[in-house]
Amino acid sequence: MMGSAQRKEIHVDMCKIAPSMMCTDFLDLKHVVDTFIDEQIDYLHMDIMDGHYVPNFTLGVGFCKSLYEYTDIPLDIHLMIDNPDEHIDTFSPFTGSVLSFHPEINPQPSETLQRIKDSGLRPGLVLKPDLPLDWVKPFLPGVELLNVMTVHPGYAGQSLVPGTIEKLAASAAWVERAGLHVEIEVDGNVSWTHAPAMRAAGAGVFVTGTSSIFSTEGSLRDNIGRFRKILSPSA
Ligand code: S6P
Ligand code: MG
Repeated sequence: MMGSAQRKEIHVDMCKIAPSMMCTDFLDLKHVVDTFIDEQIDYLHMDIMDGHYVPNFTLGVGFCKSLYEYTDIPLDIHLMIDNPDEHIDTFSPFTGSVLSFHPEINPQPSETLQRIKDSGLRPGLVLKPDLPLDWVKPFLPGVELLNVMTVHPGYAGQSLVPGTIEKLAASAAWVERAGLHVEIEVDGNVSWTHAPAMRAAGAGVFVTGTSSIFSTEGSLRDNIGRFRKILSPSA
């Protein structure tokens, strides 16, 4: 188990861990969440899919509600659905959670972002691998978290899409140059191997799934420790 001093160093350095809850062992959920509470995990990443924007179905609102009521760890809700604007009220009870959506199919992203904020949630946008950074730049002043995907939306366990770490770096640099307070999150194949380059590219929030903390190579607690070590500045 990590000592509190080392954890503090990670937090000071602004690296946050957001386990991808679709990768968890649902039969062992309570133990998993208790471990995250004990390890002071920063976010619970909740992938919500509609079988249409992406062909898969994953987590739902009931799952979000159970976790929201059980723990103070903030939810980081990643919508992969066609009509996010119609579902803000569904998620508004989860006050303080991040609610991110894919903006390219939304006619008015700025209005959706404002509605999310007015609902007591933290507005986020998602940049999928084939959407250019330029597309989201105009909306970033209204955003608290930008999820830069390094795999195509829909499934866990994919390989990194080439060029996405460079795009992550460009996104982080642009946000910094613009003087915006936007958390930069990386989502997809955040593996032991890729995490250091993602960190160097400017990621602050790491969505960790089958390729790191849910890997069967070690226990959940050991994997969290290993991931923190990899992210630590002295690594
Ligand atoms: C994919 C989803 C992601 C995955 C995550 C899984 O649509 O947005 O959050 O759950 O990428 O991690 P890994 O390590 O299996 O790629
Ligand atoms: Mg995701």
